[in-house]
Amino acid sequence: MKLVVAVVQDRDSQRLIEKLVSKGLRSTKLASTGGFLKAGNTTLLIGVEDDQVESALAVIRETCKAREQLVTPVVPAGGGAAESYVPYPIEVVVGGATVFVVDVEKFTRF
Ligand code: 2BA
Repeated sequence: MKLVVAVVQDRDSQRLIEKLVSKGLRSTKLASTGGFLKAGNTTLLIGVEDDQVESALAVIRETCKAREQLVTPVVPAGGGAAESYVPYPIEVVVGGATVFVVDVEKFTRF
């Protein structure tokens, strides 16, 4: 068995969960926050049999879209240069999904 951990954008998460359900795949949705943007995203835990991993990845691939996002860097705290620091927005491409596939040592449901 494998655990597919997928970090996706909030706006794709509901559609993704619905598609996983339609394929008979179970998932748990966690509210998460990206370390870089400090914005909300969604982490899905998807427990699957080994032969379902590709099916799960295909659903994620077709549902989650990469999008450009403008970010304004935070003005550095302290330091004399802060007054002259002009934070220009920069553009980052937030991926459709960041996915980890890990081996599950044991799985039980009671
Ligand atoms: P964030 O950490 O908020 O990152 C959002 C986007 O900002 C990233 O998109 C990337 O385009 C950019 N970015 C992140 N760190 C950067 C840096 N040090 N310098 C320049 N640009 C940077 P993605 O790479 O598609 O990541 C989307 C979200 O997936 C991340 O949100 C984070 O929550 C998660 N993630 C990505 N890589 C991860 C990893 N290795 N481990 C755990 N979570 C990860």
